[in-house]
Amino acid sequence: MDTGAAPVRLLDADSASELTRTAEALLAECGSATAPSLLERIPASAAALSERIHHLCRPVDTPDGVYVLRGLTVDDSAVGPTPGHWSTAGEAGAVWDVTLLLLATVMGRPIAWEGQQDGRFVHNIVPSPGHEQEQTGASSTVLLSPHTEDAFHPGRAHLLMLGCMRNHDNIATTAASVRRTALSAEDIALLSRPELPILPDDSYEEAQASTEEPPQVPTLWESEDGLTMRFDPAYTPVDRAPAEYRAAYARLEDELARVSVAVSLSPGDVLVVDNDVVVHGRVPFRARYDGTDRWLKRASVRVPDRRTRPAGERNEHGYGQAAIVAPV
Ligand SMILES: O=C(O)CCC(=O)C(=O)O
Ligand SMILES: [Fe+2]
Repeated sequence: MDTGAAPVRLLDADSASELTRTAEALLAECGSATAPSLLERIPASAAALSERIHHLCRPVDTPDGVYVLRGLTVDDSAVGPTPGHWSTAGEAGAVWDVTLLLLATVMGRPIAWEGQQDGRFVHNIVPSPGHEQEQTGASSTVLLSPHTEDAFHPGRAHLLMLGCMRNHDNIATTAASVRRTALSAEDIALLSRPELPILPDDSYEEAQASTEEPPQVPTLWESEDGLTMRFDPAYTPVDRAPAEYRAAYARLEDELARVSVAVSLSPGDVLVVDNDVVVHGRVPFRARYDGTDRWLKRASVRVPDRRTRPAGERNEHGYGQAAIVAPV
């Protein structure tokens, strides 16, 4: 794995304080990071942010498919202890929820899921007792294998944002771009066949109980701006595919491992991931469970009119999981 850093976009001090002041004012006026009134006010506040901030939030524009927005800060003592579970996070780090919502709204439209973290637009990613071995954000001791976020769902995000609140042990997020891989034309053609379904991940309890027959979907396809991917081996019954497909799938996995970069986020960093091009994961770690654990905030963004999805995908079901799209 390459530990070379992802491209960095630096927020100058004025832009960083403009963002934080805007987030703090919205929070003070609306009372809570989850208040409907706050969501309604975000679009106008995001539109009013400086040209510089809008420029820094321009689309991901290198084959890496990721960038780190750097320059915001987190006061480690003021932000309070890392929650032990997403459900007890409440208003912890709420200014960051609003900051991420502002950035997400500059980039596109934030989305939430009814069945995930109580429908919140900004998720808290913290290690939680009893979940150590899962393939979800709450795990720790296992490698969180590289995945497209919400790969099972046709309405999944185009962009994923991971904002770092705390990361004392420098635990890396991994990112691997399909546009950095070297695959034969035969492998790309094979993996473009809709051969396998992708099942909902363990963070969607209700969707897991769904008896709907999942559709078979392609792993790769060519979109207007290049090779595009939908990949989540932990939730894909790969053994159902013919041998030649399994071999190509394994070669894709190997290539993604070869080009993977490890990004250890520092407090205040925001990792922006193109979810159509890059799979992300996380290295294993030992959780502390003492209030000082690694803590990320996550937002998902749809980019209106982006043409990166295969024809017909819109007609797929999403196991009854409805996306909630933020107001414009
Ligand atoms: O913890 C991380 O670095 C990434 C976790 C993850 O996959 C996610 O939050 O979607
Ligand atoms: Fe993820």
